[in-house]
Amino acid sequence: MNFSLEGRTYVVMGVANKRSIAWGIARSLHEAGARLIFTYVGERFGKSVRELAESLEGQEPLFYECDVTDDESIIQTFESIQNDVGTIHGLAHCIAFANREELKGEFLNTSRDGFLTAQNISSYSLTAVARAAKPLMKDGGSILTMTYLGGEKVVQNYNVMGVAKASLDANMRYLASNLGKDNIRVNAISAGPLRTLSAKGVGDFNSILAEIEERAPLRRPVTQEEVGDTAYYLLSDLSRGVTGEIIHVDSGFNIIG
Ligand code: N5H
Repeated sequence: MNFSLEGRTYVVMGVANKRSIAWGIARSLHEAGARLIFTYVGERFGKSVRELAESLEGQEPLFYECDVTDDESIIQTFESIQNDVGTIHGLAHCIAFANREELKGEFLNTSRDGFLTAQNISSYSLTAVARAAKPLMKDGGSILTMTYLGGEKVVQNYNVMGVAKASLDANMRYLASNLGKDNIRVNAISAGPLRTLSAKGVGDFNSILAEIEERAPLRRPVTQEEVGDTAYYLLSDLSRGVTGEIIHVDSGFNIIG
């Protein structure tokens, strides 16, 4: 079994800054020898991901702007990638959004607009991206998305994102079912809480981490590197028999009642 990803190309969507889970995934793939392609939205994140990627020695990454709320943008992005590199072997979808004001208080008060925005960016984007990426996965491939416990169980304040993650989980399974015949696998990682830009502004993040330290089997939060290495497993042939699966990289927190 060859563990190297040399000669393989992966698209990483959703690097915002050095704390991003997508950045942890990019670093693990880079260490394994993969060639990387990054997508971003907006010049602020374009600049940030370009600066970060400079630190990846020997890597000559490609960058594309991709707005996942826009079908044309998604199609354009993957057409450009096809023209520039031809074949890709996998993709990490690390994208989510919900209105800040709906990530606290009562879920009951979720607006129609806020609900649809969360579903659009955090779940439907996986379907649209998988469809656009499929023709580039000529040798088969592996698609990975990021989910969270709040889609399986009620987690305080996660609210509209919990419903979007439940949708994303089912989305991932239906895509896995469709794409298996093309030797394309689709899986998700459910990461424990990490201090990403998403978590910024979450009032009681310290108490969330304190609960992990007290109750999770491993008694500590997970790291970006641990999530990155599980992503490497799911995006490589090590996991070639695995599809439609959610792997919890959460210090075991999800098993505790
Ligand atoms: C139970 C919790 C705490 C409640 C936090 C929920 C976090 C939800 C994730 C979404 C994606 C955050 C989000 O959309 C924030 C935006 O409203 C504002 N931020 C932005 O616009 C920034 C600039 C951009 C880069 O962010 C996005 N998303 O585009 C969950 C936590 C314990 C774990 C956690 C933090 C989970 C998660 O899904 O990220």
